[in-house]
Amino acid sequence: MARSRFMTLERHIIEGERMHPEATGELSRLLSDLAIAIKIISLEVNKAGIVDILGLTGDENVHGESVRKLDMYAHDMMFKAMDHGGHLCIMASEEEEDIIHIPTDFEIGRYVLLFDPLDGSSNIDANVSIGTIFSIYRRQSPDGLPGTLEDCLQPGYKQVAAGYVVYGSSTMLVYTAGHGVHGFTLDPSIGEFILSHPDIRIPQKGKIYSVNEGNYKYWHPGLKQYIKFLQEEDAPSSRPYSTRYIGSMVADVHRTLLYGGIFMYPADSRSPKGKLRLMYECNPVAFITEAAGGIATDGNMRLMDKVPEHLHERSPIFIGSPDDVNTLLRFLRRAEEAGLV
Ligand code: P6P
Repeated sequence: MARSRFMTLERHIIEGERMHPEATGELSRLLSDLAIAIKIISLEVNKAGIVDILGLTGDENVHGESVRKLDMYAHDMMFKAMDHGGHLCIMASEEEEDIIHIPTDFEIGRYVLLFDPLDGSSNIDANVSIGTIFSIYRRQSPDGLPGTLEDCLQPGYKQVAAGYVVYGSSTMLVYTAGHGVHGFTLDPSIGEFILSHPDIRIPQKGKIYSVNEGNYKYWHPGLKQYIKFLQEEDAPSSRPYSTRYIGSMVADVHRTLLYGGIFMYPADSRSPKGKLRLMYECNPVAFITEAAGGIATDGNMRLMDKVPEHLHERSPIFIGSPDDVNTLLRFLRRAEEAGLV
């Protein structure tokens, strides 16, 4: 019998659970709770222009970055949707300096949730796509007790699920639980995420590169040579590549996943660790990129092998099509071997 074409996120999660006889359904219920928070955030993001929720709160987040009202709204929605489901032992958010404990009157679960509630918020006023990113681990500390910082500081390869949401012309949720990458589009008329992009696979090679070239003078010499290489004319290798940079990571990553190519936020002489956050930006998109057949590196090692030391630590990130990321790595190594670094 032909597979149903009308697959909701909930049904997809449950079907994914059936592939694992040992599954308790707890991760499925966690993901379903997460979807509720995302629907609520989507409602506000898509009407922010009408409701007076744009603009700055006057506060600053833990990184000294001015917080926009939608950031805090999204953070609060994630917390309120996730704190009482009984699936989590601890949470961490870009908007909170410390780990976020589960309120004592709620059941403590076996999972850990790290999230960037609203990434790309500097673009909010310009109505550019922004997003939510999440990363889920199984706890390492004893069951039943409050979660710990160590539960949050796990290397990316231990993730059990990860995803991002793009609040754009439509609201799209892309997630993996380790078995393929699947994209769902929110149908606001029924409030359901409908499977629109089953089993996303990144192209082996693309013809788009995505990086903030304003930082060119501060880059690794090998990266400078790589970008010049992409700008040369060579039809058989689709060069010159096009450059696309939205400045909202989830949008740049989503395009890279669907069209191929490479997205980069490198370290440079001013930011030796790059800008993006390892735990709730780099690791989740690295998990998704690898699950879709791509490569995710910090320029020296596999991103998901990095052992985190701090909750909000930054990391350089290069993700995308295998041929493109491997070509970049060759340029970085060649420049180092030539003593240019
Ligand atoms: P830059 C948005 O503020 C963000 O955190 C990511 O979404 C995005 O990829 C990056 O910063 C853009 O940074 O330095 O190019 O403006």
